[in-house]
Amino acid sequence: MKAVVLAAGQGTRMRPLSESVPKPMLPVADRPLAAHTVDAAIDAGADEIVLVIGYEGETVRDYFGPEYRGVPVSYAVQEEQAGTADAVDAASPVLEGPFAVLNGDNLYDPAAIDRLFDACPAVCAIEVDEPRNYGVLSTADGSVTGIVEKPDEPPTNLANAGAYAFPAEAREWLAVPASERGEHEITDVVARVIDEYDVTPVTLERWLDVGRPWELLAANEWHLAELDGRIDGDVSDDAHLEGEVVVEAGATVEPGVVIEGPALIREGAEVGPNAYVRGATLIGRDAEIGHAVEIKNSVVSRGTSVSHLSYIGDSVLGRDVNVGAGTNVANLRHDDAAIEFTVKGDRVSTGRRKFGVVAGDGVKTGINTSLTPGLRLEPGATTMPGETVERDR
Ligand code: TTP
Repeated sequence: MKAVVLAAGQGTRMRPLSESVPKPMLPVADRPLAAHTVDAAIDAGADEIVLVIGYEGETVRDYFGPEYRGVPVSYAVQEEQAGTADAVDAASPVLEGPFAVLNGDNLYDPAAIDRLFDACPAVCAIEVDEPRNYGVLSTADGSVTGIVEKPDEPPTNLANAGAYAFPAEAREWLAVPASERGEHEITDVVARVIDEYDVTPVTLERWLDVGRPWELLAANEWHLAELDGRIDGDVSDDAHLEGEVVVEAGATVEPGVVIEGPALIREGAEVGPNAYVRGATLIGRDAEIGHAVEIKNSVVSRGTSVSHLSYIGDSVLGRDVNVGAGTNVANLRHDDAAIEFTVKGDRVSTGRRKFGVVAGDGVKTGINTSLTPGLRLEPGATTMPGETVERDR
């Protein structure tokens, strides 16, 4: 079966991280987010991957190339991000036979994708506590009987998890009219398939829709927790590693470093001397974590430097960020309330008691900067020495 992986979205809710790196290419453990989806499709037996690209699509194409893990990869360009059905429609010229559709920004438990392919026509579903926030499936006698977006009175607690195995005929049904929010939505295609076919709900054990920066942190927590420790890099005898820690070839861990896994130190990264890395943490390629830096439950993207005397907790640092000496991140409010973050102009709850900052690519902090919880720093933003930053910039 061909698997269409949707990766053309602008990822506006993921800003500032998606400003230059498209969301599907943001790092989740040792590969981009969308590679986890593509891997799940290949493991389930997909014989071709069709990636729908658009926003910053060349980065996606450069990563996967014409063949990935021995499976051919083709690309369909969606000129304008007009919705998920429109995205699949962009791929329709290369579709024949039954086909699967997966969101390139969702993490699925791979075993369920296997079951999805076997059960075609089928839709992946996940049990959720608040179905009102999702597309909700109704079921009867083991089949899906309906799908409704964000209903006031959800018929079940089964949310649509954005993974579908469609019959060949669905290719003819992709040109659905625009919804109220002006997008051509795949749920309308699913509704048609449900009308015409017996559609099986395939329940996922675990699923994560990675739309906002703290969900990228959660995605890394998920995949870093699955690491098997491995030392391929250069680790000093005077460093102390415990838990599952991966040090890739070409990475260096210097004397006095303590790493409590799960942690992944990628190729070219330098940690130490005397740094303290606590899980779940990803130290990206060519990043530098220096003397007397404590870093915990964070994502540090490639080329970023936290060279001395800093604390970074529950944060995501974009590429080529430079953290000045003595910069400290606060990740907890005195009142213990959930930390909020700015998404498309609104402050929304992350649902996390601990959350630090999200710094876009190229941010530079002056020495002794204090950063308050839930800050959003745009790409290239700077702070002055000694500053306490309480508002996004
Ligand atoms: P969304 O998360 O709804 O859209 P997005 O990724 O652009 O993010 P945001 O809402 O923050 O701007 O999309 C779900 C999946 O579908 C995701 O993998 C991107 C993909 N997609 C397309 O490929 N084309 C589109 O036109 C849209 C809307 C989404």
